[in-house]
Amino acid sequence: MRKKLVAGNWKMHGSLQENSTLLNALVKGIPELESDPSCAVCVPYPYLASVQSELQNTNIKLGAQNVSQHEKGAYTGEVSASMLKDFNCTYVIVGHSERRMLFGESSQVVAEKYVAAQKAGLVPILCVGETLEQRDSDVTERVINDQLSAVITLAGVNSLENAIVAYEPVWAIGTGKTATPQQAQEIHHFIRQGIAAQNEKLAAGMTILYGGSVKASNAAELFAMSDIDGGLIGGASLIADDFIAICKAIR
Ligand code: G2H
Repeated sequence: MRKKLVAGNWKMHGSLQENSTLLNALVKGIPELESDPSCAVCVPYPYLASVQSELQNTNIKLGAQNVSQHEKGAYTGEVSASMLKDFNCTYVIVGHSERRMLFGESSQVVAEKYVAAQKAGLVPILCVGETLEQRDSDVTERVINDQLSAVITLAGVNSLENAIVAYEPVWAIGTGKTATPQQAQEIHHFIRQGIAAQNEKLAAGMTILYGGSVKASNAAELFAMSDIDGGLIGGASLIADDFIAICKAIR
């Protein structure tokens, strides 16, 4: 049985007050969920401490949205993986397309972040995905292969045992355009097959999330696909009722 996960990616949203209202509703709405399938929220750095304390004794796990590739040192403004561990983070997102595109993170840097996260005992949620232009030029598979290869070259294929892959087509992120279940399944299958060629058992057990405009209304049909093991949810994770419905859709 593959582990299922619905993770919220709050991006740069929230305030102490808004977070508290949202988390109160989530804790009330998700109490009956067992720890597997899991539910998590990936929050902005300044809120890690308060969210950690609000999630104590709940089944909702905590994650961050970015991490430094460096362990410690003179890196002004950066946050290390061991710091995230101090706040009891389980997950950290690495290689989100917004980091790759807006902050110039190369696949090599993403791979280094992935390694740093695992070294500290965090589970990296490694995002991969193609732009619309790449999809239209028929290079989707090559792009995804390259993004995965950077990690596999640096950390080895077996490192994926302690990681989660999230397929997020860039053209579906925050645009309201969701990949159809078939489009998403096709790429999830491609990812799993690619890993299977190197380690069949690992690929069969690997959790692969879909991300990109997942909503309460389309989560169930996406999660019903055989290679989709959950979702990375942006906008809809900020609306309590929607996120609760999406978490329930993975059961
Ligand atoms: C993709 C996703 C969450 P949204 O970035 O990572 O965001 O659901 O808003 O498209």
